[in-house]
Amino acid sequence: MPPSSQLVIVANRLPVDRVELPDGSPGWRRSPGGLVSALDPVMRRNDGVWIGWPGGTEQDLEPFEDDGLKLVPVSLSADEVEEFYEGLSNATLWPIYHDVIAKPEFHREWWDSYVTVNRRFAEKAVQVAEEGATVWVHDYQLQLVPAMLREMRPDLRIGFYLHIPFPPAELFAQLPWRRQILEGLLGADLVGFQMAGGAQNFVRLVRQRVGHKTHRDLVYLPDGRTVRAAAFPISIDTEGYEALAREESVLDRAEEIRSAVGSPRKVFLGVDRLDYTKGIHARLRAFAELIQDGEIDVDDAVFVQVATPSRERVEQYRILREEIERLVGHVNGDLGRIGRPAIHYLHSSYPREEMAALYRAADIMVVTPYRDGMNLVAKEYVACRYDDDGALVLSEFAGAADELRQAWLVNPYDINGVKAALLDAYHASEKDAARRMKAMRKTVRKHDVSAWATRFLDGLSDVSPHEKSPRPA
Ligand code: ADQ
Repeated sequence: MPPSSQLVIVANRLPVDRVELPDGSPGWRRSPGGLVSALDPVMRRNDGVWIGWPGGTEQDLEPFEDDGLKLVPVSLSADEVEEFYEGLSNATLWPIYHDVIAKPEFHREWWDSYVTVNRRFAEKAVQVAEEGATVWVHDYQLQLVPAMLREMRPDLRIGFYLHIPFPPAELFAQLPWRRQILEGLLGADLVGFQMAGGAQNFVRLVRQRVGHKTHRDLVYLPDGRTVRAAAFPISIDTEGYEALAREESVLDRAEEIRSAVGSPRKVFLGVDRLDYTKGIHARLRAFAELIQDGEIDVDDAVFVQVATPSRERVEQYRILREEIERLVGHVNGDLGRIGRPAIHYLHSSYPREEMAALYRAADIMVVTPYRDGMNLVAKEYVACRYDDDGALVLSEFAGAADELRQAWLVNPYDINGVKAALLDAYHASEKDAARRMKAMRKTVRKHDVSAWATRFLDGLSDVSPHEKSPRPA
C-alpha cells in the first residue's frame, strides 16, 4: 500500500539517487538539488509524500522512506527514458522554452510517450492524495498532470510550478501540442512561474489559443473555476549556504583550491550544468580574448570552469561538450604556459561543501546564460560572500538578474560587452564591490527558498479555498 497524505509533491525526479551500499546492495543517497532543500521542511511539517522517477529503468520499485521522507517511485522503461525524458522533455520542450537556442525536434511518438508517462504520474498521485489534499506538481516534464488530476479528483487543490522560462507566444506556437499543454496546465488552481513575463505569456496564450476569458493574472474557465498565473521567483537556502561557507573545513578547502590553481591574484569561476543555455562558450571566449588582448595575464588570473555532466545521451549535449572541450584545449594550448593554464576545466559533480569552497575561492563569479529560469548558482555565490567581497558578472537573461540588479549585468550575445564587464569586475575597487555585494546579500537573505515555498502554498490556498482541508502548514 502506498502511503497517503494531505500534501503530495509530484516532480520528475525523486530527491534521491540510486547508489551501491558498502555491502554491495542497492541503496539511496539524497541528491543535492535545491528543490529538496526547499521542500524538505514543508514535507516534514505536513508528513508529505514525494512522487518521482528514481532515474534508471528499474521496474516495480515499492514506496520507501529515506531519512524520514516518504518517497513513491514512478518507473520508466528504456523507451520512455528515450522518448518522454530525453526526447520530448529535453529535445523538444527544453529548447522551445529557452528561446530556441538549439533547434527543437518534433516527433509524434515522443509526444505519445509524454502523455503516457504524465498519466502514470497523475495516477500515482491519485492513489496517494487524501480527500481534499494539496498536490504540487513541478516542471516542464509534467505539464499534463494538473488536468489529468483534476479530471480524476476534483476534490484536490492543485498547484503547478514551472522552473524554466515560459516562452513568448511566437515560440510556443511552434509546438504541435500547444493546446494540450495549455489545457494540461489549466487543470491547476495556481500556475507559478519564475518571472512575471512567463505568467503573462501564459495568460495571453490561453486567451488566444484556448479562448478563455482572462483578466490580469486570472483565467476564467467556462465551468466557473478560476486559475491564477503568477510569478514566484525561486531562491536558495541562504542561511544554510552561508553557514556552510563559514565552516573551517570549507575555508581550508578554498585556500587549497586557490593554491592548487597557482595562487593567482584573481580567480574567475563558472559553475553550470553542461547545457547550451548556460553560455559557457561565450564567457570562456571573452576571457581568452582578454588574455590575447594583453588585458589579463595568465600569471595574474585564472578561470576555473566546473561543468556538471548533464543529459549526456541527448545529441545536442554531446556536441556542446565537444565544442567546449575543444575551446578549452585551444585556449590553453595557445595562451597557457607550463604550470599556468588559462582555464581549469572540470567535468564533474561535487558535494555542497566543495561548491561552497569553490564560491569562497572565487573573486569573480561569471554566470552568462542565454536564457535561464532563475539560476541558483548566482544566488549561492552571493550567499557565500559574507565578507561582502567578490564580484558577480550576471547575464540579464537569467531570472536572477531581476533581483540581483547590482551585479555586473551583461548580454551574453555581446562578446565585447562581456569582455568589458569581466575587465570592470576584475579591476573593481573593494568599495564598489562591497557596495554591490551588500545590496545583493540583503535581497538573497530576505527572499530565501522557504519564503518562496510559503508564498506559493499561501497563494494556492487563496485561489482554492477549501472549507474542509486546511492549507499545508
Ligand atoms: P538548473 O538549470 O540546473 O536548474 P541552476 O538554477 O543554476 O540551474 O541550479 C543548478 C544547481 O546545481 C545549483 O544548486 C548548483 O549548486 C548545482 N550544481 C551545479 N553544478 C554542480 C556541480 N558540478 N556539482 C554539484 N552541484 C552543482 C533549473 C532551471 C533554473 C532554476 C532552477 C531552480 O534551469 O533556471 O533556477 O531549475 O528552479
